[in-house]
Amino acid sequence: MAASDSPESLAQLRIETARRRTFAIISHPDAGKTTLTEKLLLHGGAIHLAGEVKARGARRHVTSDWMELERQRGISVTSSVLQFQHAGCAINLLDTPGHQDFSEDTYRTLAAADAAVMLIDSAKGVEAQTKKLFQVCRRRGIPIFTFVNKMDRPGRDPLELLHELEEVLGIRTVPITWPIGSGAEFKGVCSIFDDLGPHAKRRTNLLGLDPGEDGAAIAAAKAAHEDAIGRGERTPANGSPGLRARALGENRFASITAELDLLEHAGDEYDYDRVLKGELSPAFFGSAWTEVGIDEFLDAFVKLAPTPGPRTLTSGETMEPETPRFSGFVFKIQANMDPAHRDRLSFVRVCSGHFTRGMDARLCRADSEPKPIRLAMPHQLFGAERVVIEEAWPGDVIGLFDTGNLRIGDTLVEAPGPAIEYAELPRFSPEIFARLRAKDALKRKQLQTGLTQLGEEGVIQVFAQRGLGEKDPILGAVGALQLEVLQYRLEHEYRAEVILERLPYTVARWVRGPGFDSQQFETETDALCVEDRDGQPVALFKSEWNLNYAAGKHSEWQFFAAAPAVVATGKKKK
Ligand SMILES: Nc1nc2c(ncn2[C@@H]2O[C@H](COP(=O)(O)OP(=O)(O)OP(=O)(O)O)[C@@H](O)[C@H]2O)c(=O)[nH]1
Ligand SMILES: [Mg+2]
Repeated sequence: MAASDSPESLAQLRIETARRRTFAIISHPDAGKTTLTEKLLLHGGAIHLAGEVKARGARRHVTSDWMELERQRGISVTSSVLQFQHAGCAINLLDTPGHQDFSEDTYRTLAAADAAVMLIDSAKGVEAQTKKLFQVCRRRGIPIFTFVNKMDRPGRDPLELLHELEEVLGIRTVPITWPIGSGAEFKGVCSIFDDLGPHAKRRTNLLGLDPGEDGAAIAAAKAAHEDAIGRGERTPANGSPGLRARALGENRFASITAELDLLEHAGDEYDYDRVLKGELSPAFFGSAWTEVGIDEFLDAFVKLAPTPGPRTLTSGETMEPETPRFSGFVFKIQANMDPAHRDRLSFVRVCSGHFTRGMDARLCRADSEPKPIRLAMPHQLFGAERVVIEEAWPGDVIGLFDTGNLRIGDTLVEAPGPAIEYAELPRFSPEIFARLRAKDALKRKQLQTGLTQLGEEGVIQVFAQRGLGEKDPILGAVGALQLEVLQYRLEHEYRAEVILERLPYTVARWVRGPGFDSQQFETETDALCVEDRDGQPVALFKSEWNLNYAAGKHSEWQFFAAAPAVVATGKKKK
């Protein structure tokens, strides 16, 4: 029985759980996830771990793209976690990479989130990767918020974009904010509802003027707007929504009024239950880059986003967050976040109970006996930075230092008590392969450490060639960029230069069954037989056809798309 089930502890557990909001930002590459993440921190008044990130003036660059490679390339290659407080809520924000080559990381990170914010580039609409990620969220039934970004650039008509969401994704939307102008004339957003939550009320007179904003104020706003446009500048978004809309001229004002009328009569009704079920997406407009529409989004989001809910166990039972016994699962591992130390952090999503520093727990994994583990040195995360914490609550994501005991997908549960396991995390089957050779044989040791650690992170999968041990391993990845990241990180984090030689295989299968003989299988087919990190046999095929042919001849064996002990959802989701 957990130590913490006195009435006071239970009441605190309930209060702390209700304060948590844990969400991931998802979209096609380049829609602005990392930019929005940074602006949310800034506008959320994030208390920086080291002390500040204060006012907008004294801006210190916080970034979730902390890896050198991400800065060089301008893309996110790994997901990151940032925690901050806003309006009494403790927010765990998960910024994910958009590129499909990193989607295994993105999918796992989504498993740790209770809601998703889906970014749409206002000029591009619903893009391919957004569609896939949306479907993952849909299957999990988590609430999905839409943020139409880059409104400061010429883009598509807002109503048309919402229509596209419905047509392409099959989700209805309810606009919570509405843009005033767009492109160079983007003058902010107006908020459509008061008292967001179960009983939100539509505001009346959405584009009204504030007291004191009379004819003279309108004339001054118009003149400022025209001057700025004349100088080719973006115009400032000051004053009430009404004043800003009027500065755009009577025609624009009339068309925005008409859009808002149309929404009132033709749009979906606000329905909080449907939002929580993931059936209705609250929609927002803004520009992360120019920081417009961010405050309105954040204020509405903390009111609308769900608190941590129950989670499913492999036994089919559910675990309520308010259960006093701590439990959580590892969804990500990251090595070398601090280049000065060879450290390895496991990211744990807390699912139930009160976590305390130094707690004794059990490590539960599908294919092995539960092991005792002490959870020393838990950290709160802020991109690449972190501080030691004393406690955490359901919804929180914590970083645990670990020397190699923990694996992605492991469940941790407070000891003593029965072992439990959270439902499996998605695993993708590798589709591209390369043979790795060391450039400098003397660097063998660093190279081996690097490969082990980056393999544990899931940057790539490492396979041993038969009879060669650790020499010239075969790497498997879902996308080519993963191989590039591996090569870069081996060189920069482990000082080991390598040569990668692409191989012609496209399908990997873990083979199980009586009498499987790798050598004979290779002579019989043109597969290459290798071993995974646990010594399990894996056959690499040049095509699905070759796999089907071999599987047809050997019905006594089973061919799994991912390591069988943790298999199930192993296919790459197209
Ligand atoms: N004009 C404009 N540019 C933006 C806006 N938001 C982001 N950008 C730019 O779009 C580019 C991509 O932004 P990121 O925030 O890195 O995009 P991302 O979605 O995190 O990309 P990945 O993580 O690689 O998938 C950068 O050059 C940003 O400066 C915006 O609101 N307006
Ligand atoms: Mg990014």
